[in-house]
Amino acid sequence: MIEAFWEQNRTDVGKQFPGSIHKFVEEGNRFFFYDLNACLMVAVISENIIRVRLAPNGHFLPDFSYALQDFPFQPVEVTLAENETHYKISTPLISCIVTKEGFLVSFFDAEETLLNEDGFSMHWEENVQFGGYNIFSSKKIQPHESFYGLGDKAADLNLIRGRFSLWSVDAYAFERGTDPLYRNIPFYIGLQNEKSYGLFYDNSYKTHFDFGLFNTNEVNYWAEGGELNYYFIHGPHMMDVVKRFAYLTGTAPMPPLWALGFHQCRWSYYPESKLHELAEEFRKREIPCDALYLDIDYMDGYRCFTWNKAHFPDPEGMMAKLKETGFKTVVILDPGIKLDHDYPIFKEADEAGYLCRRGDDYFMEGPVWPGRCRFPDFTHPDVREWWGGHVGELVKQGVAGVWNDMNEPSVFGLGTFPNDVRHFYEGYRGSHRKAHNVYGMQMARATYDGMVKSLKNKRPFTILRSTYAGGQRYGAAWTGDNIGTWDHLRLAVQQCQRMSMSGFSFVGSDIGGFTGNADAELFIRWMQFGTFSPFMRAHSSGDTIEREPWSYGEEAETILKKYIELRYKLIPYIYSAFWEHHKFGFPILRPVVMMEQKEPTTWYRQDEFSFGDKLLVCPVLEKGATHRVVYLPKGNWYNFWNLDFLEGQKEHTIETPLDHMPIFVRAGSVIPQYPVMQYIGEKEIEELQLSVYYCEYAANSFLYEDHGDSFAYTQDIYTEKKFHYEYQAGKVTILQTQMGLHTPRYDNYRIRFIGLPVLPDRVVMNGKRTIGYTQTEEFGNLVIEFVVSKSFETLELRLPGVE
Ligand code: MIG
Repeated sequence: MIEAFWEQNRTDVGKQFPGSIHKFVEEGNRFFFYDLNACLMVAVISENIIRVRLAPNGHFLPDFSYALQDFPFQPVEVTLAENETHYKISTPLISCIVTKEGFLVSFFDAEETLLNEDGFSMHWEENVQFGGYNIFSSKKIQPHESFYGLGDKAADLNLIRGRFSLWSVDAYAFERGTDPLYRNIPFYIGLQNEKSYGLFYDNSYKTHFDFGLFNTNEVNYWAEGGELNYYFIHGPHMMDVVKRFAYLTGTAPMPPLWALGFHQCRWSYYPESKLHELAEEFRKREIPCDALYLDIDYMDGYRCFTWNKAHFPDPEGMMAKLKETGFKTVVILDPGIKLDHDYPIFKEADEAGYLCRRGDDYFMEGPVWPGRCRFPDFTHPDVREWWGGHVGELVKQGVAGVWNDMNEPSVFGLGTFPNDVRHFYEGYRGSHRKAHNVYGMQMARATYDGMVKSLKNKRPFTILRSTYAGGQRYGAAWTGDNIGTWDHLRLAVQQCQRMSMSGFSFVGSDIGGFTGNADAELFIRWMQFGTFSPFMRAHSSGDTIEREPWSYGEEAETILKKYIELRYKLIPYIYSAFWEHHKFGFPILRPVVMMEQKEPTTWYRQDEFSFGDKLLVCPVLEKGATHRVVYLPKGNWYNFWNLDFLEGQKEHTIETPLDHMPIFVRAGSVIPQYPVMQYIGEKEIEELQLSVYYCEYAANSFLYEDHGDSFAYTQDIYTEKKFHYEYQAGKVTILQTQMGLHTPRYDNYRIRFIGLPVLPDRVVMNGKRTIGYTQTEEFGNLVIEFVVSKSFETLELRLPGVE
């Protein structure tokens, strides 16, 4: 299909290209170039971001996007230059050249390095059937260029030589190579000549990207409608590209702290007694867990916002009881509303005109779990408000999180809605061709906003399956219906990294695989990876063997528990990495190419990543693996488990017994840790543990702390702490600076200083007070421990005989 579309359109006589510029208009930071029909707009968004739009007939479409957040206006100094062949628009950091013949666009950095250029002119083809145009953009592939991004693809991390479509699909039991999937983000990163940039084609229609498969020298993009409208985002570091993409499309709001704990799910846990059994089992076995999920069977005949009273006679009572032992309840919602005139939710939506209609005004109807359904048009603010109100009622009953499923939208038999279904699209009306890819994120938005309203000042938790760019503002994502196979574990590792690079950090896969039966080994390896997935949830389909941490026997349980406990110990670190994402747009998971983009050895690495910037995680992805090769980026690293000190910028072979997933800590790091808790908030933190990893260079570490559950952080009530580690001639110094208004309740830090070459003569706080310490040895490495006030400003460790 795509093939045919492409071949045909590539050569079709119907295609039109721009001619030569005969008129030029400047309006503030926007520049308009005209030939006899078309108009090209170049708009400077910031020093690092330039937007390009093309109107084939000279008239731009209304400027509306679901992806963009309200980003602040940045005044930029823009200069325009013109010569015989081209115009050049420059900010202090980048410039965009538009040729007078053919409107060819290229981008350069301040050093005049070419970053990206058109392969041939943007062009279009009238869409006789639907109106508007099919639009095309072609970019040259530079020597050794690599590509990353696009949201979710079951393919290698480096997209080179791949062709992909963006069109949300309920991809049950997808496999490597299945395309498209549930989540579609038309943003990619190019990396060449040590520099990187991003391109975000903000267009919600069905879209295609070809990275050098059709023509080895070109990236080709085409969309089946809408406007050719893209943002060029300058790096040069990939971290900056992702950060700037977040400036445009937003980041995840801070989750309630409990949402970073372990979640247990299955399709389905019922009746009520089953939930209590699970809760008791977790607590009895002392395996930490924060959330239990109710899949579709909690509803009455799969009717949204109802309860199956036979199984759940007293939902409020049940959820209150679960809460007593620290369990939050998360419930699923599907977009399909059962066509049932005795069902109040249906009646309301029907009478208010909230349900989607076909081209000829018939209702959009199709079968899903409840039987025949109609579907709310979530692209209408009134519909979202109505939906959100009902979500609010669930919240009042005690629901702590909502799971948005089937929001591609998925319809049995049809796959999804037919193209002629109409949508309000915030008043910019369109058919399903235009709204399909955003439907899921608008459902999630309705849910999220409804929760915000009803929770007052507390943070909602939502998860979503389908999204377009920007969906990270409304919830976490899980990767959908995967399979319990080794290749799927490998895929999940790639998917989570790719989503993270595509602006969507809060993501996880169904630990163990949704369908298929993972054996104990695979489940353990998956849990180990899950420990370092921003969203950590075990989920499985009802036709599989049970998938609780104790389902695989005692030996497995011990290991699974060790990793779930590790997750809880690392909560303050994980939370700080989350803050870095929320506030600054940094991805939480970072493939090694983002750490060292200049090193060719990183361009194709996809089986390891850093979580935040201190921990390098190397999941074990092969059955029976007794060891794996890891690549450690530049610097020195500690093996998290045995404290071995290792040199970076090379590969190491690490042993991987079943209870051992290689994790490395960057030398010089300060890693905050909590004691193991059975659920977030179970214990007051009496002393915050900080593990410090010795090195002989300088390094900074950060710690973010806040209330954990409220929106006070949006009023600047939080604390950011910086630990600056320094080493000089036998003296280690740690300087602490703090900013912010939140005061944690604990008074002291317990410092675990790892890897010192000798015992220090003295540990001195704030230049005067000597602090006593105890010493131990772990795996032959010296570890000293001491307690200091949380408000210390400097700590000095003087090492005798070390220069
Ligand atoms: O058609 O609600 O991806 O997590 O358990 C299947 C039942 C519908 C698909 C979701 C999966 C969920 C399941 N759902």
